[in-house]
Amino acid sequence: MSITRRSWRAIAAAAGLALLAATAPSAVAQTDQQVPERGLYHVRGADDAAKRTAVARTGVDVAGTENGALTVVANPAQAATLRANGFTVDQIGDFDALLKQRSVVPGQARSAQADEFPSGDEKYHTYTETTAELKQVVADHGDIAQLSSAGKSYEGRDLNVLKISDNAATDEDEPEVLFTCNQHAREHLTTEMCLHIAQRFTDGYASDPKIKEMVDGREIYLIPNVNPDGSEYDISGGEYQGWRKTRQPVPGSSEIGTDPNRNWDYQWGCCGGSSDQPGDEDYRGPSAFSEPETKAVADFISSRKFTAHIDFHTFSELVLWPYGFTEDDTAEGMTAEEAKRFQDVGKEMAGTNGYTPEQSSDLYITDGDVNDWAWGKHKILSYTFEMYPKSGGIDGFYPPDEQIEEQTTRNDQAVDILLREAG
Ligand code: 0X9
Ligand code: CA
Ligand code: CA
Ligand code: CA
Ligand code: ZN
Repeated sequence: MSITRRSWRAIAAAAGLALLAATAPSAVAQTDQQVPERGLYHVRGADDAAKRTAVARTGVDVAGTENGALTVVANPAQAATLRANGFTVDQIGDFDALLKQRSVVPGQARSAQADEFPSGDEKYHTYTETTAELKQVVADHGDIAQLSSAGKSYEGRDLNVLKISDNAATDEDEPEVLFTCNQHAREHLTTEMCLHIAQRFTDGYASDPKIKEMVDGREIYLIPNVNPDGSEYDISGGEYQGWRKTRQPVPGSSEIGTDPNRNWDYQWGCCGGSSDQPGDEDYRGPSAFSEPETKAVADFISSRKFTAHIDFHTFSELVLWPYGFTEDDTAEGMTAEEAKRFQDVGKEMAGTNGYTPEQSSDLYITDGDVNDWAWGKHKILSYTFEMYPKSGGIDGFYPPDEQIEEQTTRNDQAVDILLREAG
């Protein structure tokens, strides 16, 4: 792979060439304007799942839809391949330049605070702030909340697990429900979703009989940061990086990061729903569970008896259910009756938040995602929610922090339905 602007800057910075590091991007900006190393494109002609899967298979980063087109991030070779495959490909802009714009609030200096979101977005919780918030929840509600760790990320961060239930310190015989957030680094709104669930079920416990009933009758587990190295990297330098993957270097390659949601050990790499190219955004890793984060979370899940689960992502406003590896509604380990249950509960949840309900492969084929593993291996009623917004370009991953409350509260009823179904 060629030296990208990103790695050039990294090399210059590592060499202590601050001036070069600062000026390198603009020095190459002229040619980048034509064919950016990371360009944002609208792709037209991908109007069914098979064609969207074909688009994804070129290794591009499918972000969402906008004005009836797929929004993708692609390098020049990938853009050329898409055109050669008959898709209409319009360049919208330079992904890195757009990220830079999104990171700066007009009239405000860029965030100078270390380990914080760009200025104007500080209500989002960094990993450190998330951990502090979880500790505060336990300090305030020690009888119904308990904090533990599923293990460590590649860079050594704890994968925080918050349990909420009556007699939290005791493993009681109550249905267990799991919510996971932030598998993908830049999907920061999902971390806020997990924190919102934590606050709602603890702050509301004493005053709201409905909340009390749910907390007393279930063991609710939350993992707000499945990929903390990635989310911290995504806000490093006070600027959004547009990062999706983990941060573990790929052995035998100069690339960093694996798509955690292609790394789960069920039909891993089976069906053209992930990439074997380390530089691609949906790179599945050198082996299933090669990433310490997916391995630790999987071991944690296997150590318990979860019956229901939502993995939160952004964006597109979708409720998705397995399988992702096949377009068929039924397959080995998924009877017609089981598929119908996924559909019924999925549609009921979507009826409360206004999302679109569908089988995940109706979007595009994925293999090695968490839902396929959770259902295929453990028969957990496992959904993916793609949160706000419904459509967008790169800004879709970075809604202003003013959206946090509305977009997390929006899923309250859906969460309650999942808790009910866990019983
Ligand atoms: O591709 C993913 O991992 C998820 N979308 S995201 O834009 N957040 O990256 C969707 C996973 C759901 N599974 C399938 N679409 N098959
Ligand atoms: Ca704001
Ligand atoms: Ca903050
Ligand atoms: Ca309990
Ligand atoms: Zn995602």
